[in-house]
Amino acid sequence: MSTFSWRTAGESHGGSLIGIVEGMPAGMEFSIERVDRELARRQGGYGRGGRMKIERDRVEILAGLRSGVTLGSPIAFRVANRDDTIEKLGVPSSARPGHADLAGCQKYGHRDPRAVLERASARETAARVAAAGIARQLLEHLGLEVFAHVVELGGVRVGEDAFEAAGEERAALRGASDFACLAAESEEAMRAAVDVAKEEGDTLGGVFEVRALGLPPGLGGYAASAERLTGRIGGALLSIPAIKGVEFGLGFEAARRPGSAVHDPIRLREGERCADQWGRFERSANAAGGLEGGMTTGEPLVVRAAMKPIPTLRRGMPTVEFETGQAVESTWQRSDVTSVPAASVVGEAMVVLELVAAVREKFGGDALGQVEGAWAAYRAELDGV
Ligand code: EPS
Repeated sequence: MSTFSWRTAGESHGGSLIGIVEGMPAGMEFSIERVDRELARRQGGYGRGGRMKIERDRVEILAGLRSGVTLGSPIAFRVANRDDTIEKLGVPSSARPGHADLAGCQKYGHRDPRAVLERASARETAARVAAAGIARQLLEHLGLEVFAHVVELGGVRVGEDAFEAAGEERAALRGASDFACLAAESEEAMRAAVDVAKEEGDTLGGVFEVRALGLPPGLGGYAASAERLTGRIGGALLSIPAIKGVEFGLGFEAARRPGSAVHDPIRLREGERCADQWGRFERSANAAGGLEGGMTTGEPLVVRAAMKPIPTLRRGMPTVEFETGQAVESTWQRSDVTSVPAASVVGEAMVVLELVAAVREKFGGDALGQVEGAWAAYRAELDGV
């Protein structure tokens, strides 16, 4: 089946996070270590709290593989929670501003915010990263790369050209960074900002960027609203807890410029004289961030997401105690000061999941060889070979 979908279950302090990824082609060599690398990346970053010292996220594949090769059947997996204390944790006496606590209780009629926060917690994003760690292996077989990095944290911004300047060193630079950031010169200021926030019992947000390289033109679609990749990727990023804004390419800045300073000029590739093959075209800029009309243009996908500061503050925030109706400060046990570096890994995962869905739609196929064949045929059709 070439319709791709995924699903997760699990509470923050339950026994495990569970997921199912459906629609991966059969016959694909599969690496569990590849998934675990992504899970480890998500656990890192300066400013994380005590929970990440407890957890050691690893994926356990429960179904869908035989001898390390995909069967084409649903891939089921589990990520165990070491802190599996859900039955021992008490009932919070108030709701935290900024978290799902209050609206979740109102929605379900719960008297216990824990009934809400256990699932609303960003712990669930570990399962998304595992699902994408499974799914991205198809993209990697096709030679695609999806890469996220932090471009702003606590008001400290990296230079606009950080990605280009990093070049082929990008994975090494990001791996060496405590902030999943490509600009080593910004790290000291980021660290200082996190230290000040920690001292003050506060939290910090930021912005990450996700790029996808190697995409052909024409993934996604314009014929129906649900096909548009802009909405699908935008929605996927906004489904991550704490993400409040998404922009593609020039983003909001495009709204301030005349069209002549926004749209990416079309030209023939260097050395091409005829316009008789669709693969001979390119853009001299990429303000669109690689999407036009809800489809990939063949230029790199460039999307950024803004994360608000996480809502569990050591210093507390004004709220109301359920029992007494008294104005109190929200309670705190432990939390991250910032998790923007981790969110960048989750954002990368969400883009991966949407791109895999788009690839499965366009190229079909039940086995990896069939996907690769359809992919190569499309490239050949574009390039006229
Ligand atoms: C979270 C609160 C913290 C974070 C958690 C998300 O967990 P705890 O309440 O157990 O200390 O550590 O994030 C994760 C567990 C994770 O894996 O990212 C919240 O309230 O959303």
